[in-house]
Amino acid sequence: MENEAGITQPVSALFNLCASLPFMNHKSFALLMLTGLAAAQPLCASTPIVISSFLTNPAGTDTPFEYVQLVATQSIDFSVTSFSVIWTNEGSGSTTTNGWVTGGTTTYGFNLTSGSVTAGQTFYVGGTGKLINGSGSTDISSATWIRNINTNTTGGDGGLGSSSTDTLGNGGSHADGIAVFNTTIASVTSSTIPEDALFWGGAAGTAHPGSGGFKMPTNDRYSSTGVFGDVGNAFLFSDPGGSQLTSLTGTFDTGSNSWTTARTSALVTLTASSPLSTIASQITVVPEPSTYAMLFGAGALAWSAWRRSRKHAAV
Ligand SMILES: [Ca+2]
Ligand SMILES: [Ca+2]
Repeated sequence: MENEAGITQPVSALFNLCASLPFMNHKSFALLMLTGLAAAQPLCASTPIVISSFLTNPAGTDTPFEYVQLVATQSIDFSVTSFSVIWTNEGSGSTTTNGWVTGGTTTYGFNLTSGSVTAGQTFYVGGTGKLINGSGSTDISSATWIRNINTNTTGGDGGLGSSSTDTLGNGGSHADGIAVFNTTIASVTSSTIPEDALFWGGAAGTAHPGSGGFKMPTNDRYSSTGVFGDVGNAFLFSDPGGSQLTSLTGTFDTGSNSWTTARTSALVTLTASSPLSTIASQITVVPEPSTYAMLFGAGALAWSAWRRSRKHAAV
């Protein structure tokens, strides 16, 4: 017997698309196409945001000029679907049993609760400076900034982190990291698995405490089993020097929700006059949204042809 569920419950079919695709009959699939999904963005990406680059040590005083660059793998209206970013500044005295929610001068939080981005779009989170490499450098406020806090004078969102002259750690002998969560700071706990996260530096140091520590996602370089710094879970991206952007290159496939090319890092030295294009994201997100439109369009044509052939055969 033909299952008609997809016909009578198109809305639920949309919400459960990723789970239901393999079980869809031709009518359900046709309905899906006719409801306008041809123009939709990548549908099954369960990692909506990936980290693409970051500036830890801008020229002169670091705050409020540190920033992280992110890439959306799908369209996000942050007022509807909120996220948060937490970054760390590990030191020799840091006690990181509570990982990302340690707070104080060790971890600092940003809530992403307004604004929106489209699939493939690059955006930024960080200090209020919005300058490419510290005080007096190129104004990059024209880029898309989703959340800024004056990290030099103001604590982090949700009470996570205190202001200082250096909130995004510069790596070195105690690795520093960035994580993206699919909820606001208030809902993140020491056991919450981030959507994306990574570390850089010369050694894990205090970022791998004797108990507890930083939960990681399963991504191109880490596993959600255990914490950062465990055996097999201690990858470190390049340790940046002063005025060096850590720029990541890799390919993320939204269809399989995985990295087909794992991220590697390059250090890009910035000057006071570097243009915004110097820090353009080097992350590739596939398939491009237009590829989805082509696939659905081809599917619609094939179904239409199949319908015509059936009609012809019945005459
Ligand atoms: Ca810093
Ligand atoms: Ca500096």
